[in-house]
Formats: sequence, C-alpha cells, structure tokens
Amino acid sequence: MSFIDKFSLEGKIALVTGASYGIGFAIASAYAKAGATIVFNDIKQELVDKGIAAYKEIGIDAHGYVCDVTNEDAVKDLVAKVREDVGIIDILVNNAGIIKRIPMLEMSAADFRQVIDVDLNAPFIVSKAVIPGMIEKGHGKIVNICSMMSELGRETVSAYAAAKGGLKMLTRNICSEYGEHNIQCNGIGPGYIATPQTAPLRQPGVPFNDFIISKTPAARWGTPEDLQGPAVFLASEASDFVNGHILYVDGGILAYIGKQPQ
Ligand code: NAP
Ligand code: GCO
Repeated sequence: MSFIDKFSLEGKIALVTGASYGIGFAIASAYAKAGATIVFNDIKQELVDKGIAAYKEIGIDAHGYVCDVTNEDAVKDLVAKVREDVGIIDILVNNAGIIKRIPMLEMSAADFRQVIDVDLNAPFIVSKAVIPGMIEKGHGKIVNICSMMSELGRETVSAYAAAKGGLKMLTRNICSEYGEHNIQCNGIGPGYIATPQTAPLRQPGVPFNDFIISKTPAARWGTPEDLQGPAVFLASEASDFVNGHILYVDGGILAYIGKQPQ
C-alpha cells in the first residue's frame, strides 16, 4: 500500500447521521470521493429524498433512511437494515444535532433534555448499535461531531455546551473501552461554520457575526468543506494510532484571545 492509500476509504461503508445537508452532507460527500459507500439518515422522508437527490446531483448513490437517532429501537432497526441492504458499517459519524439558544433561566427542563437527547444520548445509542459490527469486522472508526462548546461556554447555549462537553468525554470513553478491538473513536470540533444551524447568527446587522470574525485568526466563518480533509483523515487508516482525540477545525479561534482594540 502506498502512503497516500492510507487516506483511502475504498471498500468502506460509512453511516453519517443527519446528513441530508450541512456539515453531515459535506463529510459524507468527501467520504464518497475517498471511495466509501454512503449511508445517511434524517428524521423526515422528504429530507431523506432531498438528500438522496442532492447526493445524486454530485454523482453519489447514497443510501438514505428515515430514522430519529434518539429512538433506540429505530436505530437498532436502521443498523440491521443497513447490514441487510449494504453491509456492516465500518465508519460512523455522529453528526445529527440541534441547538436551542435560550438563556438558562428561561429554558425549560424539556428543552434542555431535548438538546441532550439529540446531541449526547443519540451518539451513545448509535455508537452502541454500531460497535458490535465493528468488533465483528476487526476494525472501526467513530467520529463524533463535537464543538468549540466542548471547551467553552457562552450565553444562551447551556444545554448545547453540556451535551457537547459530554460528547467529548463519551468520545474518550469509547476510545478507552474499545480501542483493543482496533476501533478508533475521535471527535471533530468545528469552529463557527456557515450552515443552517448558524444562519441566525450570520444575519446582517447581527453583532455576533463581527464578533466571530474578530475572534477567529482566519478572520472568516468556516465552511462545511473546511471539515472534509480532517474528517477523511479520522475515518482512514492514516489515523489508526489516533484515538480519543478531539481535532478542532476552528480557524484558530480556540487559540486566540481575540483581535485587540485598534
Ligand atoms: P444543521 O444544519 O442543523 O443539520 C443538522 C442535521 O441533523 C439536520 O439534517 C437535521 O435534520 C439532523 N437531525 C437533527 N435532529 C435529528 C434526529 N433526532 N435524528 C436524525 N437527524 C436529526 O446542523 P450543522 O450545522 O450541519 O451541524 C451538524 C453537526 O455539527 C451538529 O452536531 C452540530 O452541533 C455540529 N456543529 C455545528 C457547527 C456550526 O457552526 N454549524 C459548529 C460545531 C459543531 P432536520 O433538518 O430534520 O432537523
Ligand atoms: C452558537 C453556535 C455554536 C456553533 C458551534 C461552535 O450558537 O454559539 O451555534 O455553538 O454551532 O457549536 O463550535
């Protein structure tokens, strides 16, 4: 195998959750270009259909399934159906996620629980369903989409930060429990990425936009495509000795105190 072949995903089956669009779609598209067979899910059939069409537009025959990642029975059925239709999953990206931007004192416990359910409980549920097949195959890659909020807090995102902080530690624990089965579990911590999830923060006149630009050495919002190379690396044999690591892809924001006043 030549050195560059270590970055190939040829012959691998990758499940990317919540990947009809956004970061998940970009990561799955890169995996397909690296040779993987793509499987994705979303909550609604119409989104899955839109996703399948979007993948087809860029030459990717993706397998799409309707599945709410917070529903353990639905996830078990999804993994079994994928095994029947496509094969045993080699690569899992726990990408599906939500955010609710509400000051903590105004946030209901139900809202807090919903964010934890999607952003933390679901990666546990999906990983638990996928790991047995990876053990059977003798290898596996799990990539958890963490966040800068795995390290930092900010106003209005208490549930999201708690979930993403927990996801960082779930990543390290899966590494600890299953590394001996040649399963590598790492995280990607995107900075501020231009997707539907951050659209409210990027509206004209919203001070937050200028704030992020001033806090990011790259002086720009990230794009989902900025995450593709790191995601392929963490899914490939090139990262077989990288485990329990959170790779921040943030334009340097976590390293930077912020632009000094002019
Ligand atoms: P997005 O545009 O909101 O897309 C999230 C995807 O997850 C959507 O397809 C959504 O489907 C799906 N989803 C939500 N709940 C689900 C559930 N219960 N079951 C199945 N699918 C579900 O978000 P994004 O910006 O691409 O973010 C993707 C991931 O990156 C998230 O985990 C997010 O926390 C993380 N992240 C984002 C940024 C950023 O700046 N954008 C930065 C760091 C980390 P529906 O449309 O049906 O809801
Ligand atoms: C927010 C943003 C962030 C990003 C991302 C940063 O409201 O602060 O949505 O949380 O989504 O998680 O890494």
